[in-house]
Amino acid sequence: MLTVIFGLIGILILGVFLLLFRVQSLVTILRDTDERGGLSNRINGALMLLVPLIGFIVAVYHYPIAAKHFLPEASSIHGKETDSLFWITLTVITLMFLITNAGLFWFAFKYQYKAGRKVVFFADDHKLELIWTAVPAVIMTVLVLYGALVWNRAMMQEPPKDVQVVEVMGKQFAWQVRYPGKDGKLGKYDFRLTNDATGNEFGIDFEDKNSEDDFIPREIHIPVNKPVLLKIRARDVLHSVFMPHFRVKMDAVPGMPTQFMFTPTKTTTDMRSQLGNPNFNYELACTEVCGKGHFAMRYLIVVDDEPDYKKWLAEQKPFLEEKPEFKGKGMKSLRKKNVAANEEIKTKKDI
Ligand SMILES: [Cu+2]
Repeated sequence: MLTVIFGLIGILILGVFLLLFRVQSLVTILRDTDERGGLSNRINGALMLLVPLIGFIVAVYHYPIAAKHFLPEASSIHGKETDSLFWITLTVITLMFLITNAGLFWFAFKYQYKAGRKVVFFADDHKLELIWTAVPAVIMTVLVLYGALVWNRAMMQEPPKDVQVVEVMGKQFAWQVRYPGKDGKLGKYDFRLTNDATGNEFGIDFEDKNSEDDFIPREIHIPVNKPVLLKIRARDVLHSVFMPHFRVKMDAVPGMPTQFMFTPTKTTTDMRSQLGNPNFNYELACTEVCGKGHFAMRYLIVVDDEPDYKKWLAEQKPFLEEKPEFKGKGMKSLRKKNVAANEEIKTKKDI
C-alpha cells in the first residue's frame, strides 16, 4: 500500500513539474527571449540526477517487499541450476543497466547548456569502439554458453531405466494423470477412443496388454530423489504444465506429445517444516489461458519419501478394476461406437 502511495505522489510531482516547464517554455517562445542558460535549464539539469536517484531508492526500498512473494528455493536438481543461471544473468544485466544509465544521466547533467562552451568533435575512436564491442560480446558469449549448458543438462538427458513415468493430460478444464502400473509401461491410447460418456476420458486402448494395470489417481505422488518423466499431452486446446516449485514448465499440445524429466529433492513434509507452513502443498497449474475454466486447472502434487511412496503405489487400483466394462469385448464395441459417432460428426460437418 505504502509503495503505491509513494509511486502516486512521485508521478503527481513529476506531472506538476512537467506542466510548469511546458508553460515556461511557451512563455519563452511568446516573449521571444533566449533563456537557454536560465533557471529552467538548471532545474532540468538537476532533475537529470534527481529522477534516476528517486527511481533507484524506490527500487531498492521495494525489493525486499517483492522478495517476500518470490518462490522458495527450487525443489529439484535442474531447478537449482536454472535459478543460479537466472540470478547470475540478472546480476550482470543489472550492473550493466546501472553503469550505463548512471553515465547517461550524469552526462545530461554535466553537459547542460552553458554559454560559451564549445562541443568537442571527433569522428571515431577505434580503441573505444573495440572496447564497447568486445566487452559485451564476451559477456554475452559466456552467458549464452552457460545458458546452453544448463538447458542441455535439464532437457537432453536420457531417461534411466528405473524412471517413474507419469502421463499428464490437459483438457478443458482439468488435469488428468495416468501411471503405468506394475509393468512400468503405459498402455497405448488413441484419441478416437476418447469418450467422456463411457468414462474413457484418456482414450486408453484397453486391448493393449500394457494398459491393463494402468491407474488414474486423484493426485500426483512422486518419490523424492528419483527421476520423474512427465509424458505430456492435451486433448483439446493448448495447456501448459507448470510446477513452479520444481521449476518445471512445458506446454501440453494437442497432437504433439511433449515430455519433461526432473528429480524432486524435497518431500512435501520437508517443505512444510522448511517454510513453517503446515498447509503447504506442491501443485501443478496451467499457464496457458485455455478458456473460461482455466483458473480451475490446479492439481495436487505430493512428494513422498521411499516407504510412503511404495505404500501409496500399493494402494492404487488399476483403472480396469473400476471399469471392467472396457475389458475385451467392451473395448471392441466402444471402438465401433466411437468410429460411428465420429462418422456422424463428419457427415454433419460436410452438410
Ligand atoms: Cu489449461
